[in-house]
Amino acid sequence: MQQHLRMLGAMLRAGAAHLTALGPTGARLAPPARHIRDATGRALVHRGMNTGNDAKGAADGMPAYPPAQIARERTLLGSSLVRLLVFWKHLEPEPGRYDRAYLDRVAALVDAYAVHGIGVILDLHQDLWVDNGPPAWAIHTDGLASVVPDAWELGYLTPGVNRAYDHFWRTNAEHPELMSHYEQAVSVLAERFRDHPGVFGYDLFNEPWPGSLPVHRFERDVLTPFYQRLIDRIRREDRDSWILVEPAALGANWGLPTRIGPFRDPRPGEPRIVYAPHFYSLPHDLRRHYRGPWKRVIDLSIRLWARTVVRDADRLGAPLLLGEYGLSFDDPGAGAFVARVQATLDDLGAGSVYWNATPADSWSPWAPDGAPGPGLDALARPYARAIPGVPVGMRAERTRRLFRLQYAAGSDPAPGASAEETVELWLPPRWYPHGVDVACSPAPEGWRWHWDAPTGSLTLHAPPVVGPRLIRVMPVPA
Ligand code: 9MR
Repeated sequence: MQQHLRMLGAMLRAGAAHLTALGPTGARLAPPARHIRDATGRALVHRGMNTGNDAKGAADGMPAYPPAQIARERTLLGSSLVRLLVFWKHLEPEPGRYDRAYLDRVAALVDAYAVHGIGVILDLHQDLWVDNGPPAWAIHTDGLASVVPDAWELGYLTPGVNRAYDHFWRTNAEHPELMSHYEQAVSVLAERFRDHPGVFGYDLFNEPWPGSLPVHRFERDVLTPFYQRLIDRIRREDRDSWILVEPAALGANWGLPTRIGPFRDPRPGEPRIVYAPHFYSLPHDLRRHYRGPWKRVIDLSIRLWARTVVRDADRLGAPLLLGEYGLSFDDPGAGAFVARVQATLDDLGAGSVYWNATPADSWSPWAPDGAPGPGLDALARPYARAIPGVPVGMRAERTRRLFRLQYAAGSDPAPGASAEETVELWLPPRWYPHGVDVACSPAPEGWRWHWDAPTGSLTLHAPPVVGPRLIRVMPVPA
């Protein structure tokens, strides 16, 4: 790290002419070719939470996450996006009957997030099929054992779980109606939220499991056409929201490539499909911790994942968003692991939503009463939210409270670009109790910035440049 900072100093002195992004281990990690962009062409990087695990067991299907907690999340974590769990069983409790009261509850929560400028991904969630997600009438285990053990992922090995997926994916021909019902339910969801400005997009299916099919055949022959049908259905209702596609979780969650896609987005204009894989390191799944020799193995698995998902996103022609990663903050090394994943995402200029926000959960940044918990410091890190160009990389350095953003302006089409560049950063107020200082290189006449200390939002305006730009943030000393 010291060496990199010395290099950074040298590069700055050289006038920031030939900047390169340095990954957290010193090797270059190339960002994906496409980014989520706003109407003025700025690349948007999102950070936020999955909310929340507690919704799975709630009778009304809703997480217990009051508006005050959303406000606290916005201030202390700088979230701009939430992956909100929604469930087919609440959407369509009986075949063909859609629960409008459930849609109203979801809409009220989307409104509550919108008040704080947090966009919502409506995440069609399920785990193990029998644990949460589908309505009872769509679960067919044929009397085979299906259990949800303490180590819940082992439930995937039970025959009843696999049989239930086989029925859903039409691997056997006995329940061809199930997938059609799901597609119709997603269409009803899109019809309801098509005009809602708070909705960022739809995540089509959480962690698809192939049942008895080989995973690659499943992705190619079943999941890809299924997603394409869902994309087409959503686009009949909603032309503008983003659509998030996930790989089959088996293997991809550890950093192996996916075979889904490619997909057609029938909307007019640029496609709005996001590649949204998850990351759970295999050593963590095997109950190892981020310390000792396993730390190096986990670091390698982070890099493997990063390289794989960039290739997959580029093959799909899609921006990248990490839809889930997380662990219990009771685990040794948890905070350092989260910081490491975040640093990797910073290199990629990619967004992420952490699993998960439920305060009663030891994985959450919150204590059970909703106050800051031990995980908050690891998750509350500076990031660039809106970048008027091509992100080259960003880096947050906790010890010295330094943040830097590199981007290249002028080489990427920015349709609505204005005469000035506007960069938006989020800087955790707790990092900068005495304020911030900002440097911009090159620094054309008229550049200026404003930091709103209570919310952590920093806006920087500058006349546009063609070529590399470097922005640095430093703390004002006590
Ligand atoms: O963390 C969740 C755990 O408490 C539940 O028992 C389990 C099954 O419902 O789901 C866990 O959350 C998982 C999420 O739903 C899907 N991706 C992996 C998450 C962590 O294991």
